[in-house]
Amino acid sequence: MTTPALLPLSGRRIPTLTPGVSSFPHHRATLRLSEKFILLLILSAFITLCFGAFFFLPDSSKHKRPPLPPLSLGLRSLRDKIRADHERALQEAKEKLRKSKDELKAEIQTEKTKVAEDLKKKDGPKPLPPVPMPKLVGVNDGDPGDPDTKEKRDKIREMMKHAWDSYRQYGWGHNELKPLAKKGHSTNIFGNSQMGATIVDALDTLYIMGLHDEFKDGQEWIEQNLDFSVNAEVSVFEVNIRFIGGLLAAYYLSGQEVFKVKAVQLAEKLLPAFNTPTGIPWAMVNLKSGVGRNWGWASAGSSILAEFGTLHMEFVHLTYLSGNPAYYEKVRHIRKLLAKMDRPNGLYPNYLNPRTGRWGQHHTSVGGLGDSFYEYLLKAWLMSDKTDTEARKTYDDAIEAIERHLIRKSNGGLTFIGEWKNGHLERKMGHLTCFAGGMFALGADGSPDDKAGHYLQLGAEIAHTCHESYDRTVLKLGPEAFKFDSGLEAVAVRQNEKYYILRPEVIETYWYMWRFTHDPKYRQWGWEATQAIDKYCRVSGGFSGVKDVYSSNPTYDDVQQSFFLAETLKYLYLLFSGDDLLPLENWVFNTEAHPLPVLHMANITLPGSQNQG
Ligand code: DMJ
Repeated sequence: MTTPALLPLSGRRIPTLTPGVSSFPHHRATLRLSEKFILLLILSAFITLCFGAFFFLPDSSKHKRPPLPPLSLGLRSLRDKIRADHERALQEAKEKLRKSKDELKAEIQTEKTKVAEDLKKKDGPKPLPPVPMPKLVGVNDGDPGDPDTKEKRDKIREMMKHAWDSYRQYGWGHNELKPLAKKGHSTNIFGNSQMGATIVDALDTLYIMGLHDEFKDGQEWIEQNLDFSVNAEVSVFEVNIRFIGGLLAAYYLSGQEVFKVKAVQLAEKLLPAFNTPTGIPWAMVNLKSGVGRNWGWASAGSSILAEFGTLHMEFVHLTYLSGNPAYYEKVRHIRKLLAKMDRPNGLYPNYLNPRTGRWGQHHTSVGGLGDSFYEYLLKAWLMSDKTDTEARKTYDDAIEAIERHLIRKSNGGLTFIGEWKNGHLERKMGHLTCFAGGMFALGADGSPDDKAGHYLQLGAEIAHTCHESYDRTVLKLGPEAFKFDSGLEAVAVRQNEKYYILRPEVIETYWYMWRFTHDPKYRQWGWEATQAIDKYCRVSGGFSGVKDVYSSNPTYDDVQQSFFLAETLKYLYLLFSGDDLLPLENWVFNTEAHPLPVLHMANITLPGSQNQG
């Protein structure tokens, strides 16, 4: 068998070996001939290859890009748009350079907030952590038993329905109602917002009265419309007591998550108000930009004691429900700061500057500007299941100084609470101050030196004085402020103090006194007030305040205040209900009459409470 000749890869000749044939010289001529032949073969193969390559390789000229066609319509408009954008950006940049530093800062802030808002929207609201529901006792019924009381209670329920239905018909979604003009109404405490203040404020009253369809209607509006991303400058205090308090109470009573979620969303919007050099919040905050400021009328740019001192209850609940320690930290900080301050004559002035941390004008009051600060000290203690003893001690000390300097008996034997202005006692009491009767009664149990009897008595005396302020008018409704001077007792002197704007404080005190004493006179006084309101304040479009309680022919102020539904009608209803409806051992009412459950703090660790100094 012959082995085929191997073509050398390198051109080195390799002898082909044929078996039985030796490689002697006489074979050389034959070998050279075959070499030539092979070379010839290789050469012809190479030529064929080159030839083939020339003809068969792809013609690169065919693959050249064709020249660009003229721009299509779409491309041309895109190019024009880019040019226009470029021009506009240039123009904007030029205009920006002309703006002042402050204008630019404000613009940047707005942009930042917008971006943050958009981001938040993308993330959606964070789910709230599950926390145990506190023990909820007596959230409905409260049947008073006897038919006469029940009839009175039914009448109050009917008044609530008239107030609600009128608002539903003429003011729905607005903050309040103009019952004569039959349209929506609002005041500067809500900025230019339309946040349905009456709906939120009224919810828990509707709930306890068993007005379930109305409650559902309100809930639906809140679910679909209550939005806090509004460019409105609102009062931090009012939003806290009416909106956050109202939403929290509605959540606890009904168990509907939406109220809790909305309360926390709104509270987040209030937090920028605390960005002051001292941590004492501004009175107002813009819900969109977070910019805060104080009321122009408040002493030297001060914040108000009754405003920054009326956050504790709601903020403790917010931290409890949201797991966010910020709320609790803010109110702890306020309390610590106040504890360190000197108090003239042991009294708290109504004004505190949030920049300097110094008191403003030395004016102390248990009425407007001061009132609910004292109320919240006592209620913080009650709401903590009496574990917040620091709050109780602060309350006791404050009340002791108030008794020493502000509480007096008139010549006619009426106990009143005056106002302290720069070392001088003004013998004037406001309708707002009348809530203090109930506060003294509520704080009687647990008062130092076993003075429970004394404080219950003080509560009864204030209730009596305030009743006199109603009884000494033509309409049997109390004036805004009344004097104890120059022979005049419990009556208003100035024309601009003679109005009644559906306020609750006197009825609030009747209710507390009723719960603690069961003296029938409190129900009787409450019924007198109910009848007077129904007779003189009721109009076809709801209920209105009146301008002069001493006139038999009064004019209306044409406002149905949201607190009429939240407080006045609720306290009246409770006054004619059994004590098993919202028992005071389990519920603490915020200053807008929104019931919040007692938190059994012995079993609860609030987030942030470990960091207390
Ligand atoms: C309510 O909004 C609250 O009670 C507040 O504390 C002061 N007064 C008004 C109603 O008079």
